[in-house]
Formats: sequence, structure tokens, C-alpha cells
Amino acid sequence: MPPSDPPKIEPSSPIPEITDSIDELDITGYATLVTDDFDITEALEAALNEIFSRYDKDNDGFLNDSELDNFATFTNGQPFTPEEKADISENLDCSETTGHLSLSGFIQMYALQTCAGDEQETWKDLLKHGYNSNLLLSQK
Ligand SMILES: [Ca+2]
Repeated sequence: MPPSDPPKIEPSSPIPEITDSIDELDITGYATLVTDDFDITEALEAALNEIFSRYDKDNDGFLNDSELDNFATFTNGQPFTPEEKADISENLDCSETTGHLSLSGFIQMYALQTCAGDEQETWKDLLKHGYNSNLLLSQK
């Protein structure tokens, strides 16, 4: 038998995380989410309106704690941490009396993320909620 090659030492690779598997999402050809004025497009705003309404079960125009938890759990697999919730109430439009996230705060959250260049992250959430790459709800 010819001498075999020395065993290859695999470079230690980071443990892949399930949640990162979609990180390579290629959004080429997807609908535009940001306008030339660095605002979100009307189509994105309409989609966010619709998604918000799914979680605003009591229809008061705000996401209370359990409604926000439902949103975060569906979208991220877990509720927001207390720190994230504090960030939300400090930085986004919330009810002055209850502190609950308003529709405009919700849209603001995505506008900040999307316009900051994290369109992939926004697309992941949109796809998760049943939108296709044309930003239309695909019927299942
Ligand atoms: Ca509500």
C-alpha cells in the first residue's frame, strides 16, 4: 500500500447555529424596501401595518407585553429580554400612559433596522410572516 497522506486536520469550525442558517439569504431581485430618501417604501409600511395588526389582538393600536411577546416569539423564537424591552420603550414611539409599543413605533423599529442596512434581517421577518420576495402575502 502506498503511504497514505497524513490525516488532515480539519480547521476548527465554529459550531453552526440553526438560527444562522438563513444568514446567507440572497435578497437580489427582492422588492426594494428603502427609498432613495432613506425612508421605507409604502409597500413595506403596508406589510408592517398588516403584521402589527396580527399581534394587536385587542385592537387598541398598541402591543402590550403579551402581544409583544407573541410577536418576538414568532419572529425570533423567544420574547424580547428586559433589556430589549427597555430599549424599545426608550427609543421607539410608545404609549405615554402604558408604555406599550405603538404602530408607528413598530414601523420605526423596522425603518431603523432596514435603513441602517440590515435589509436581510427585515426580509427574514417578512418571509417568516408569509410575504414573498415581491412583498405580497403568499397564500398557503
Ligand atoms: Ca393591543
